[in-house]
This record gives sequence, structure tokens and C-alpha cells, in this order.
Amino acid sequence: MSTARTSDLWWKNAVVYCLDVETYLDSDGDGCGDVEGLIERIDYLAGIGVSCLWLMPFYPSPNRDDGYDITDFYAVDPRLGSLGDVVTLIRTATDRGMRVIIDLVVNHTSDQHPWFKSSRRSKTSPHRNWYVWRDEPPAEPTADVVFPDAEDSIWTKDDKTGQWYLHHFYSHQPDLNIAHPAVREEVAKIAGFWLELGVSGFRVDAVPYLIETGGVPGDVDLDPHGFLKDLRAFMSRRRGDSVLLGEVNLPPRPLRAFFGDDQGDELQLLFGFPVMQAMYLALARRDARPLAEALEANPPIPPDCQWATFVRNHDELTLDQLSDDERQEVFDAFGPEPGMQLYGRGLRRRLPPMLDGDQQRMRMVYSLLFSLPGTPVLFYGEEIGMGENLDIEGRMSVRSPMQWTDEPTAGFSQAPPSKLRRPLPEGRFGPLAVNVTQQRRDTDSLMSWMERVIRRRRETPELGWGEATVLSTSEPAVLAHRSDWEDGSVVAVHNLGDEPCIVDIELACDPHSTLVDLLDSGVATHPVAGDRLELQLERYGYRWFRVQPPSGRSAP
Ligand code: TEU
Repeated sequence: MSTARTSDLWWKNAVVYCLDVETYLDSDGDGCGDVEGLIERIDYLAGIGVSCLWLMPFYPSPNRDDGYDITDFYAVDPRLGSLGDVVTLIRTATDRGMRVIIDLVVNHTSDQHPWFKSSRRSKTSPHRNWYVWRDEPPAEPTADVVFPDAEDSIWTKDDKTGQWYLHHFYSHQPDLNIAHPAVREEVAKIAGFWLELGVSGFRVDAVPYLIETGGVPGDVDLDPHGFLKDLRAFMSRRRGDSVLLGEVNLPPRPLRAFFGDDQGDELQLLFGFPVMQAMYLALARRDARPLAEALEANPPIPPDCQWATFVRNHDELTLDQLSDDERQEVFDAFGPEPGMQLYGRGLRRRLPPMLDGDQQRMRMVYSLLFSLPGTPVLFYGEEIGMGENLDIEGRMSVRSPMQWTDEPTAGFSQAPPSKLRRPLPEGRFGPLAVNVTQQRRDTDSLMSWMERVIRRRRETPELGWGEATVLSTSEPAVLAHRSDWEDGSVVAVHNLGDEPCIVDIELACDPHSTLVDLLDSGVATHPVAGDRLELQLERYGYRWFRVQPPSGRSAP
């Protein structure tokens, strides 16, 4: 049967969970999470049904961009643990059936990295060309600054040699010169190092900036995508089942290019930024059509590749691909106060407060996450419905400590609350109200619900492997889609509206089929009338069905 085919391309049916070691669990009471703490929670993660951990950067860093400013790619920040601890973590996760991928942040380094210190020392330094230097910044910049609150140019003058260096992000994050062969070799060496220690691949940070060579002086004869092809080929030689998950926030067509050619020879997984942004517009309007259109606008992808779907990540909820009016609609619905917004393009909030804690609506959104075509990626704390802490600056508002218990430090640390790496939120979404301990004792909690849905998702490979089709429905608020794989079909239906409805769906399947409910709607089977389905949905209702042909074998 089909299930046997799913393990080689494991990323097509994975459940990924992103976390930052320093905000997960503090084992030694210094207020900062650490690798030993995370190891204590490996069984918790395996129990939820997570199959792949994505660790945010844990490398030595001055921490001016939460660890995305790295000073040594081959080491572990001593505040978090040792290299030995990380290998033990990978070993323990592997034993529990979970893979580990880590952030590969090689668009830039910290300005404190020894390479940059050497580079800026003189124009003849051996590391000079590891970064991008110019006598004058170009009259026409090739890109906008990513952090408009902190920077007004992607070029900064360095007094020592009087030249300017390129940095797409903060000026303390100089861009590496990927056109330089030595830099490319070093990137492969970094990837090879971590593969050797047991990771299954990388979440590649800021990929379009990484391969952008427009700022490199002189005539550079370089195919930017060639770098990704080379990296991918290198990784496959070292470890055949390794994966590259790319952060590429671009519209569907240019985004598709990062999968590579028809066979897919670049990044196997790409975050589906266009669908994610359209989903928020659809939620704000309580109208499924923007989401349906975004799904239909996705070009076909190579067979080994997959979208990575997500509701929230560790950055702002970027809405930069929406029009100004559309973005304003989402702001009005989910983040009307200026303090909730960031860089004029996004929201620095988690989902539950945006939905005012509406459990039914939250579950509908996560049901979408687990059933839309792609590999679901959770951000830590989503399984219990954590909120943000807007008192924490900028993007960090959503990176408060994991809430384990209802204690003042949320069971995250033995340190006094004032010593925590970041302050916890208070009130409705604080640890008193939202924590793991309480939710695991309650079969109706979001966490218990999510465990069941993840289990079902893992048992439903059609969703990860199938070809998805948006079905036409009689209600604009309702999204229905079908995923077909080999002999199986699964249909998912979501009511984005806050009114109950009766919806008529064109199923286009064998008219004698039965629909077997895969979640816990209470109704086990639904007859199909002709090739249509009439379904009664509550407000924000959702259903998953397996289409069972008359002679089909039933599954539990
Ligand atoms: O983010 C990259 C980044 O900021 C952009 O892709 C951004 O999301 C987009 O332009 C918004 O519309 C990554 C990390 O996720 C982030 O945490 C780091 O700060 C950043 O790179 C620099 O390493």
C-alpha cells in the first residue's frame, strides 16, 4: 500500500515544530532556556506527534538579532549548552522518531565574526572579498531595507578603509559575498559539519537575499540559482535524505523558481507565504475566496518538493504581498492598534489574541493548516494557544517563554520572574490561563484536540502527497478542497464565516461513495448524493472526509 512510499521523501508528510532553545525550558535556573532543558521535553514533543524539530539559531552570537547574527557557525552559544549537548539532543530526538533541522543563516554574519573583523581591517585582508565592498553605494539601490525602523540604507560606510559594505538586514549583519568561491566552499563545509552531527537538513534563512549578487562589484558571472543547485547536490551526496527548507517570501511564480527545475533540484520545501497571507485576508473577510484563489494560483511543483504551510512564525506576520487596502483590512480585523503593527507591513501578534481567543475559530484555522496542501509547520506554543507579549520589543513579542505550568515563571525556569530571558504575557493568554499542564488534563483543550488532529494528519498521506483541487461550493464563506493520491481521496471543508450554513459542494467523485469523517464531528459517515455533498456546518465549522468507494477498505 501507499504508506510504504512515504518515508524516503519524509518531508512531504512531516509535522514540523519550530522552537528557540533559549525560550523553551531552562534547566539550570539562570533564566535562559538551554539544550538540556529541551532534551527534557523531547518526549513531550514526540507525544504531540511532531516528526521534525526546527531549531532556531543556537550559535555563538552577540544576540543583536536574537541569534541570527552569528559569530561562529561551528559552535554552540555557551549560554545554551555545548556541542556535546546538541549531539545528545539530536540523538535523543532521533531515538524518539523525530528529525532535527537547524537554521542555516549564511546571507550574513555578525559584524563581530572573525571573518568580518579580518575583512574590514584592510583592503588586502584575505577575508576582504568574503563580504561586499564598494567605493560608493550604488545610486539605485537593488533592494529596500528589511528593517526600516533601524536602517535607512543597505550600505554602510566603514571608516577604517572608507569603503561601504552591503547589509540587507541590520548594519551589524554584513552580507557574505556568495559570489566568492571561498565563501561557497565554507557554506558547504558548515552544512557538511552539521549533517555529520546528525541533523536532517536546514531551514535556509533569507534565501533571495542570500543568492542576490546585484551588489557585488565588477562583472560577476554567476547563476544565483546555481549556488542552490550546488548546495543541494552536495547535501545529497553527504546525506541522501537531507532537506532544505527555504524562507523565500515572494509571489507564486518567482517563488516556484526556488524548487529548481522540473525534477526539483534546489530547495525541497518552501514556505507558502502567498497562501498564508491570503488566508489572513480570507479570515478577515470571513470569505474563503481569497484563499481559494491563492491555492489555485500556486503553480504545479516538482514531485519531490512540497510547500511548508504555517499560521505564524517567529517574525512579524508579514502581509507585504497584499495590496495596501487588503493589508489595511487585515490590520483592522486583527491588529488595529499601531503597537500591534510592525514595519507598516505586518502584525507582531500570535493567532489566539487576533481571534479574541475564539476556540472554534482557532481550531478551524489549525484544521486548515493541517489539511491544506503542504507540510504543516508549528511555532512553539501554538499547540496550547499562547498569545504574544506586546511589551517585548519589535519582532520578539511572539518569542516569550514556553508556558508549561500556571506558576509565575510558567514552569519555564526556576529563576525569579524578573530574571527570565523575556517576560511572559499576563492576563487571558498568560501562563495562569494558558499552559501545558492544565491542557493535557483536559480532553477538550486545544492541545488535546491538536494531538488528535496531528495523529489524523499523519495517518492521511493523501494530504501531503496528493494533488489538491479546490471544489466549488454554494457558500462564499466555505472552502472545500480535495486531495487525490493513488487510489485515495480526502475532502476538507472549512467555514470561514461566523454563521452556521448549509453548503452544497461539487465533489466530483464516484456517486456511490461514502464519506468517512476523519475528525471528531460526531457523524461517522455521510452519504453522497450523486456527486454532490450537502453539509451542515456550524460557525467556523470544519470537516475532513475520506472518500470511500463502494468496494473500498475502511480504516479506523
Ligand atoms: O528573516 C528574513 C526577513 O526578515 C524577511 O524575509 C522578511 O520576513 C520579509 O522581507 C518580510 O516581508 C530572517 C529571520 O526569519 C529573521 O528572524 C532574521 O532576523 C532575519 O532573517 C535576518 O537573519
